[in-house]
Amino acid sequence: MAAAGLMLGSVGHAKAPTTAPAAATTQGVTVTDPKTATPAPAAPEAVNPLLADNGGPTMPIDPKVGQPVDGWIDVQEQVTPTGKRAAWMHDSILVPVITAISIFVLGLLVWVVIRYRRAANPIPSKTSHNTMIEVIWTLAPVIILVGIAVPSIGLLQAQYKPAPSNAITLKAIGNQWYWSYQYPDNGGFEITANMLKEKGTTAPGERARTDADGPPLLATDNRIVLPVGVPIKLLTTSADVIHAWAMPAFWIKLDAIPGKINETSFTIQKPGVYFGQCSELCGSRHGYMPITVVAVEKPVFDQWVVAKGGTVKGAAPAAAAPEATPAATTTNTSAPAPAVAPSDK
Ligand SMILES: [Cu+2]
Repeated sequence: MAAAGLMLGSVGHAKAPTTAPAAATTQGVTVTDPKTATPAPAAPEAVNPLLADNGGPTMPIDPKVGQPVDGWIDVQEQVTPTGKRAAWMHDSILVPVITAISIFVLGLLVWVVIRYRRAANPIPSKTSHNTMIEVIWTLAPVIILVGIAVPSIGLLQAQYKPAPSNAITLKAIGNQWYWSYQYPDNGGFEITANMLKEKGTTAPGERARTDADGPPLLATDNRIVLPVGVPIKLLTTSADVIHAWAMPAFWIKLDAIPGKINETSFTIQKPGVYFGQCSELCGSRHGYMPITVVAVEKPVFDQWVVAKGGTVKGAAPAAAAPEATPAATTTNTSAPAPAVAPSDK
């Protein structure tokens, strides 16, 4: 936290660290509507109530969304169009088809066991061919499989659709064992995200996880901030071994491979905090490199980008430039361990 505060300070963002967290917490609940959320308190003008003390927007965590839920047996609630489509495919096609086939086969077995047991059927039939049955049991599975393949291929295509030109690029770089992120469309600033350790296991000076950060093993010290309703182009790569950037609520799981850049895209439709993990066995601390995404409205995202020393994509240079541009350089040079070649634009 201290390091993040320092980085913000170096950016020259006018912000009082002592008042910020309180303001942020009390108003965090209505963060999705910043215009109406801040009529009463006139005080926090210099302080951006939407930015927490680590520079990221405050956003209440919904314990039922974006993270594992006790007793839940379905896929996580999906917040991207592709995710919703995939969840529909799972819930409305795959599970019913699997259930119907299983019950049908079980029913046939039970029927055969009872009806054709030795006591009820002492002289067995010698039939070895029945053309009608053979045609049915060949054609029926083919029809079922084609019926599944049609929506399945469309879904596969949607998952790998290239991002449109107005997309914002997020580059996720896997490292043993943490993630670093770059925003090449926003001035190229970099964020490093480490898992927050539990109280009692932290090294001196390290911040321990609190419930406001998120669940154990999923909360990170720095969060990725992304805009809602804007296509995100996700690029993944790795600085050492193969990792995988996986975010269940977005229906995203993309390998991060050294020397190679993988790409996919998604659009978050709902503001919130979402948690994921590295999903490729990458070494002894594979289970300790979580991913935390905060999805906010676009204006809040832009504020955050400027606070991080970045630039707003497509914005007029005059808008936020004088302060932000020199700061961007400072932040970049002071960013810890830019493991991957900086010339990634
Ligand atoms: Cu990993």
